[in-house]
Amino acid sequence: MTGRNAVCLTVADRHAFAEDGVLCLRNALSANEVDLLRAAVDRQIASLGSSSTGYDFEAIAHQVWGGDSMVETGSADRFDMERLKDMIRADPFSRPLQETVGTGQTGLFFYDVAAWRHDRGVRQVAFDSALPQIVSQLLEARYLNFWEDTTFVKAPQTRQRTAFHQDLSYFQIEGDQCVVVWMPLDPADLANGVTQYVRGSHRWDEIFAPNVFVSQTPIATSADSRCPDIEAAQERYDVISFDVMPGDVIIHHVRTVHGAGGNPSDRWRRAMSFRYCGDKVRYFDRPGAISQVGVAHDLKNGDRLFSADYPVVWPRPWPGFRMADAFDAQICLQKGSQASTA
Ligand SMILES: O=C(O)CCC(=O)C(=O)O
Repeated sequence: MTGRNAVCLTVADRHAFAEDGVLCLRNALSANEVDLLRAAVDRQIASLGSSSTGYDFEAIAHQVWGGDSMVETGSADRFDMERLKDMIRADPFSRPLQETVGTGQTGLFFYDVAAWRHDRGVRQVAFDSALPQIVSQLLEARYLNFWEDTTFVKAPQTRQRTAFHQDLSYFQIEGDQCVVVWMPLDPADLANGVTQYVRGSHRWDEIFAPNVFVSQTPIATSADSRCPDIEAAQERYDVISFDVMPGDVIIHHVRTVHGAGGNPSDRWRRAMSFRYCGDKVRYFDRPGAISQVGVAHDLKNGDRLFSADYPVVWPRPWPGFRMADAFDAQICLQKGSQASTA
């Protein structure tokens, strides 16, 4: 695995993305970049129970469908899980989205966000790998803001599927010049729950409400419509997937409907995804969008995403410029000036 330095997407790449709403690129990240992400994800998993942002959706699904006990999330307080449980139970169409695994086995569907804020390795890959250039070419963007990272891990013997959904309604943005880059950190295929995409769904003329991943139940505050029940009739849709290795990346359009299986296999399926927005995207405090962790901006609807919360990662001011270094230097300066004024 070599990773890419200078990047030029082929006409076929651009055509596939425009037609399918998803593109798999081989060897886009180097072995070192994959290792940086793996280390970050392993740290996030080790903090499960004590972090305020990391959740095990496998355990939550068990509690939602299993009994009447309170949903236990350790220190994680980003979501009101009791409210989500009530929403799921009140939804006449909800049902467990779980695979069968070996008896007595308990897996882990780990979910966390915003590692870039505390993990330099994640910043290095998100800002300074080949990804910003690749994405700017795909989106024909004059500049690119980094929106956020999300971690999705399915340990061996995880039952829980990731309900099919469309990402746009989860984000506080207006406009669809935005992609999600899904990066496998283990070999991934259908047997261990690689992501699956409804080909061409980015051209469907609808925005679908966010769901809660363990069920197709839409978030109640969203004004958008319910995502079609892809799981019930997957054969009626053109659902595609890619067998991928660490270093490969799968880039999907923010409107592309996608989901994932559980992981009934004996192999891990760790993955992180990065979200990037182009220059045409504007801030929009969308009803039902999932609140972001750590944001401090005071952007108003219609504003460009110019804020330290959404670093501009493309173009680079000169070749070899390291955005992660500039970011760290800025943080140091801020800390220094806070200390000197204290
Ligand atoms: O990895 C998964 O299970 C789901 C990934 C996903 O939905 C995303 O990256 O937007």
